[in-house]
Amino acid sequence: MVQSSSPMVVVANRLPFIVKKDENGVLVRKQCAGGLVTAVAPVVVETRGLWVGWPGLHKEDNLEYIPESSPDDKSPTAGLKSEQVIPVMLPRQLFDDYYNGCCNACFWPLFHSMPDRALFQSDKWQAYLTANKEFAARAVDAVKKIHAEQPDAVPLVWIHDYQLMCAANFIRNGCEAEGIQVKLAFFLHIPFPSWDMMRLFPWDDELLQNILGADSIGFHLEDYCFNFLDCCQRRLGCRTDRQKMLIKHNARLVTVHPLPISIPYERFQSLAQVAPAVVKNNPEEQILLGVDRLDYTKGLVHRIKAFERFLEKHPEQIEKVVFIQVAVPSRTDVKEYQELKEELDMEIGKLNGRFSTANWSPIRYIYGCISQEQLAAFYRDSSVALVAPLRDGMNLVAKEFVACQTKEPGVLVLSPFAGAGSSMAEALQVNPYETELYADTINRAITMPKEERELRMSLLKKREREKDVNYWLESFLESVNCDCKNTSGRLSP
Ligand code: ADQ
Repeated sequence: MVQSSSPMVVVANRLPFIVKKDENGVLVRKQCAGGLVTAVAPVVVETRGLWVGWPGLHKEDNLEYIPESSPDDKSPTAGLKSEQVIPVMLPRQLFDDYYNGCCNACFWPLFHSMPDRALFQSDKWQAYLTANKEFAARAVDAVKKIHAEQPDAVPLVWIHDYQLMCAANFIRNGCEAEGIQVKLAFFLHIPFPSWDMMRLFPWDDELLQNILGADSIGFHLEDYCFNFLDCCQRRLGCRTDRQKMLIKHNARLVTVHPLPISIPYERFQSLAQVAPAVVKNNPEEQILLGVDRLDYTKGLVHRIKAFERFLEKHPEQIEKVVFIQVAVPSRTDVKEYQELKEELDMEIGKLNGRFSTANWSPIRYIYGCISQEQLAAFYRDSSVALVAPLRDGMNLVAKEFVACQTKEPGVLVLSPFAGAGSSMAEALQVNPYETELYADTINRAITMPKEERELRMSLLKKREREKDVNYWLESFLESVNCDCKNTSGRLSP
């Protein structure tokens, strides 16, 4: 487990589990096992830190207490006691305006460079600020609690993602008012857009200044770091140093770090070693796999079109391949996501209607959440993974597929517009907008000789094994510690 000397306060939109009533009306924890939770929750436990976030309920729900984990709970959050969890409860309407109205209807498309989809509404932006203030107030409570128990410690507050871009500044002010010293770090899980995009946001100066409330800011890629530096320089007139990745703002130095996230590699590998086999129509059938949240950034419709073109060009593959698409329902109360689901249902239906035979359908479409074991089995038994988003901060699916390749080596087809594309060089690259080439790449992947597959996959595995999520966490902790030594320096003219 990764060590941190400071007690860690994680501030994220969600707690690492949601709280709900079971069939007997008793409050229980329901796990959300993402890579972030797996890596970060043990550090919070170990450092006697706290986790601040939304428990899945609203103020009107009158949450009386946070339940303890059940005795048979083996998840990474099992050791997190309820007193280590601070729930943020917002009125339902405020939460909806903040989360759906601003985070998902504005920041999500804008930061993925899809400005035509972004809605800029002043009242939603105000709700975002109010919600961020509320999260910040709870984070200050967390800091005070730690200070009371460990007065000599300097808590490390780690804020996550685009839902909380303004929290750092509010937390800084709150802690200053209490006279408590903290280290403030912020990590963005989605791309940081170029200045051309950012300037479309009507309140860009306020947003950038608030992000700069953190001492240390992390993005997946160097490119996103440069975009951020560029925005601060152009919009706020900050002095920046691209070599040292420093920004001077209000007499403070803020450091910026490329910190590419990864997965709990060992865990996925172990799951793949024991997961039961995926049932095929015949032993020779080759599986093409897609696993995504149902989101317009993931290029799902482009993928169906490319697969259709592949079947048109290669009728010899009919009945020999099957495309399994697993799509997790996401943001189902937002109109655009409902429309995307309808479009995808229609495209899949059309394609299946056109190519199905008496014994075979080209696409197996699973709309829902599946277990980690089932996911690992799909990854392991697939010949090809199609990971071709239109835009993606990193994309963990590409990495999970690689970790689960414990049998016959498969081929990863990856878009350069995913953050993962910049390091996973042995994947076959595909531009999802180029349907013809996409179809040819699918064919190349499905027919690739074993030797080439083995070589590509072994190199991919080596890198992902070494740079797993613990490596990411260590790099983050190192970057924060370095900052304490370096930011006393000056920015060169
Ligand atoms: P996401 O946009 O959610 O994450 P991604 O990185 O691919 O995208 O992570 C999806 C996760 O959901 C994976 O761990 C996957 O295993 C899981 N998952 C997908 N389908 C599932 C299903 N049907 N059932 C169960 N689990 C499923 C955001 C950013 C990404 C960035 C991550 C982490 O958009 O770019 O990589 O955060 O920083």
